[in-house]
Amino acid sequence: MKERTLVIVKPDAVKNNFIGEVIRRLEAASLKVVALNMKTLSEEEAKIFYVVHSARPFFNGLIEFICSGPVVPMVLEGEDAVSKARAMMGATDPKKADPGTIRHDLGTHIEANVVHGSDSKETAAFEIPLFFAGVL
Ligand code: 3AN
Repeated sequence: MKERTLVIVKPDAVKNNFIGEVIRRLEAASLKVVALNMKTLSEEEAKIFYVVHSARPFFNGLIEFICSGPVVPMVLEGEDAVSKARAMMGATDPKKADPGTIRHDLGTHIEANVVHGSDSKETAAFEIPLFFAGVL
C-alpha cells in the first residue's frame, strides 16, 4: 500500500557528506521525496521527537547527538515506504547491520548510525507533522 514515512539524515552523515548517498539509495528503491529540509534541532524539539526513549539509559546521549549539527528530515512516499526504508537502513548498530544496508555501509557507531526511519505507520503519523505540518 502507498504510504509515507519520515527519514532523517543524522548529524554524522551530514558531516560525512552522505546526504546525497542516502537519498540516492532511497530514490533508487522507488521511494519519492515529497518534503525535505535541513535544520538543527533544539534540545526541546529533540526531546519531543524521541519521547518514546525518554526512560532509556542512552537518552541524554541521543539528544546531545541529534542536536550536535544539522540534520536533513524528509518525507518519503511509496509502496510499503515504512518497512522498505527500515529494511534499507539495517540494524540499529552499524556493526550488526547487514552489508549493503545504509547503516552498515555508511555508519560508524550505534549512535552515529546515519539515519532515522519511522518504525511503523503510527510512528510516521506522529513524526511527520513534527517536521512538516500539513504534509501527511
Ligand atoms: P532504530 O533507530 O533502529 O529504530 P531505536 O528506535 O531502538 O533504533 O533507537 C533510537 C535511536 O537511539 C537509534 N537510532 C540510536 O541512534 C539510539 N540508540 C539505540 N540504542 C542505543 C544504545 N544502546 N546506545 C546508544 N544509542 C542507542
